[in-house]
Amino acid sequence: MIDVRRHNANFCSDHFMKLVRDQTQKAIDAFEMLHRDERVLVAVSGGKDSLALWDILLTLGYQADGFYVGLGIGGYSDRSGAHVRAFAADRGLTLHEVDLRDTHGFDVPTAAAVTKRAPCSSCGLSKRHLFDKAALDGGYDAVATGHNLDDEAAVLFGNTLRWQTEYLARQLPVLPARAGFPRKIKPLVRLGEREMAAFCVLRGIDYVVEECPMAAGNKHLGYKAALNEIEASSPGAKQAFYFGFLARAVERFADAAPAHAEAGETALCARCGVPTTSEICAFCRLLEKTSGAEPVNLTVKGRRVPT
Ligand code: Q46
Ligand code: ZN
Repeated sequence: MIDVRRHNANFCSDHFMKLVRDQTQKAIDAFEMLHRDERVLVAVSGGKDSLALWDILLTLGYQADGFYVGLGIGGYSDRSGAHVRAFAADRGLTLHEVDLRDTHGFDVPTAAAVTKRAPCSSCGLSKRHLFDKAALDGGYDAVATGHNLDDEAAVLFGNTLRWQTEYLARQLPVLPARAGFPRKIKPLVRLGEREMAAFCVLRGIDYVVEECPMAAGNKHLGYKAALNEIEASSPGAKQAFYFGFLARAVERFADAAPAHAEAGETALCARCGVPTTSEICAFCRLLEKTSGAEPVNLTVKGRRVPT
C-alpha cells in the first residue's frame, strides 16, 4: 500500500501507477502542454523524475525521445549516463546525447572554476542552450523536463522570499515556443518527489539515487527541507502554495517579463545564431571563457569529491 497524504488515500501498486499517469495526463491537458501528434524531447538526467517522465509519456501514447547531456561531474556523470543508456537500450528507445567536454571542450567543474560562480549557474545555462538546440535541430515540438511539485514549490518559495518578479512571471508549467526556442513543458507538476520514487520502484525503473555532488550548499535544497517540514504538519500545503500561485497570482507578475523575453531579443548571436539580448549569447560567452582552460579537479567547497 502506498499512502498519499495529500490526497488522504492509500493505493495498491496498480492503482498508484494509474494515479501517477492520470495526474500527468491531467497536467498535460489542463495546461495544453502537448498533443499526441506532436514529438517531444525528454531531457533525461538519469534521476527518477526524468526517467519516470519518459516512461509515463510513452505509456500515455506520446511520441517521446530522450536527450542526455554529459556534464563531466566525475563519477556521478558516468553513473547517470549509464542509467540513461541502459533505460533507453532495454526499451529500444531513441536517445540523443551531447557530452560537454567532447563537444564543447569544457565540463561543469571547469566552468564553475573559470567563472567563479556556483556550478549550477553554468550547468543550467549549458543545459538550457543544448536542450533548445537539440529540440530545434531534431524538429521536436517541445522539450519536457522532470520538474515535480516539490521542485516547483521550492523554486516558488525562493523566488517569493526575494520577490524576484521576473522569475515569478515565468514560473509556469508550460512556456510557449518563441523564435529560436522550443515550447518547454513540465508534466510532473502535480506529483511529489516521494511519489516519483515509489513509481520508479514499482515500475522497475533503475535510476541514479545519489544527488549531484555539486548541489551541496544549493539554496534550493534548503527551501525543499523547509517546505517538507511545513508539509509534514500541514499535508497539501505545497500543492496549495504552487497551484494557488498559478490560479491567483502569476498573472499579476506578467508586466515583470524578463529582459530576455521577446522584446529584448532583437539580435541573433553572432556565433551560434540564437536570439539574444547582446551580440554574443551567454552560452557562447561561456565557451569563450572556458576555452583552453585546464580541466579542474572536482571539488565542492574546497573538498575533493570522490568519484
Ligand atoms: S546537475 Fe548541474 Fe543540477 Fe548538479 S551542477 Fe547543479 S544544475 S545540481 S539539476
Ligand atoms: Zn551563441
